[in-house]
Amino acid sequence: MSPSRHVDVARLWRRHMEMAAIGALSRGGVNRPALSPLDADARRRLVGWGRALGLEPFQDTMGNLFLRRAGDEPGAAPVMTGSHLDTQPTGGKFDGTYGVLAGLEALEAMNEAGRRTRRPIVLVAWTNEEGARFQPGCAGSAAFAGHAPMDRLLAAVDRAGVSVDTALADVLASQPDLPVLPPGFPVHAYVEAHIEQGPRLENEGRTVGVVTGIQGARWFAVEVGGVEAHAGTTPMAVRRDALWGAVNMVRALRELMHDPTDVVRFNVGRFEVGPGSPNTVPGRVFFTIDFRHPDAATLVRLGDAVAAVCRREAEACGVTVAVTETSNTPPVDFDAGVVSRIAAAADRLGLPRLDMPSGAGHDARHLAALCPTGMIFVPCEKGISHNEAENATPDHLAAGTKVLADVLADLADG
Ligand code: HGY
Ligand code: MN
Ligand code: MN
Repeated sequence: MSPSRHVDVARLWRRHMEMAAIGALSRGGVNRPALSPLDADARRRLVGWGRALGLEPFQDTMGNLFLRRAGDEPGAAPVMTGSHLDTQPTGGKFDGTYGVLAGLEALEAMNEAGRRTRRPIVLVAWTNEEGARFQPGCAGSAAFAGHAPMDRLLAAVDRAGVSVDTALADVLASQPDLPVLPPGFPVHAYVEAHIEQGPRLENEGRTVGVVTGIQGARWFAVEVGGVEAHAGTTPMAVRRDALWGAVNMVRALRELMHDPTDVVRFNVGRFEVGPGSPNTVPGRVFFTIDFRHPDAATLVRLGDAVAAVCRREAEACGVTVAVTETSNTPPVDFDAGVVSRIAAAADRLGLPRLDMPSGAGHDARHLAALCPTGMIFVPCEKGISHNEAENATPDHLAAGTKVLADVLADLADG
């Protein structure tokens, strides 16, 4: 019996609403920062649901949380599915959470279908996918895949100066009965379900996105140094105004990234001015850059020009600048075999599908280097995400979960 027949729309939706209550915001969104007490609450809730299904929970030293469904061959490399429970500060109910709860629902559907598999199946909630509190994002999956040194990831600090290492210790301690393993183990295949976070599926009237790959992304942190001075007495001609330097850098970077075909994605999401007094000339500015493109050569060409543009503008404004690249992930294509399995499952279920790349980044980008990997998208209302208004329908969430359940079961018998 196909597990998809046992996917329960109401149960899946109910769990989304329960999880959304953890970090709920006043306008319907969710703020559940990575490795916060709220993140720990969400993880405990997931472990409780998983244990009730007979799944065996464990963690790794990066805080990735795993729930294992036994297979007939315990030693076989598992099939894995999942996503993340951390959110943006003004995040939605579904970004990340859907992939975790769709995986849980798929496993429950397999239980109800009486479907055993040769391989174990592991559900994962990756640590710090968003990169909102700690940069870079996708830190848990990067550590699992060995794509970034653990000590660098653990040393990252948030605005309050709290390190990943410190926050992680509290989260691991919040479930002391769970074994903690070193990161990384062999994975046979990985499939992640996620809302599209864009409007294509909705605009084209499709229910399932068969994701072919993820565009590349390069993140930078920029620190601009000037000289604090009295705003009322210091002549403009002698100021070393860090804000003026930073503003000119952002303008010049926008010119560098100008793309009449509107494929380049460029964002300055964080811009902090110090000391932040109305009558002191700013002595320091910190800002972040998120630059993305589907073409590897363009990512190199434009990304490599960022530091030189900042230095040019710094010189013109008499300030200093330090540009640090905090992550650089090239475009990735998903495994053709997994992609075709997802497409075939959608077709069998009679779900209109669209083969499409992902503009958003996901943990699947790191898994793709380890094992055959694919993703399943479902529509979200008007393509809105990273916004409290993020919304999806119970039927769309269930449709993607049905595809996921059948694909996981088949992969786990492979
Ligand atoms: O930034 C991203 O693409 C993801 O939604 N965290
Ligand atoms: Mn996400
Ligand atoms: Mn996100």
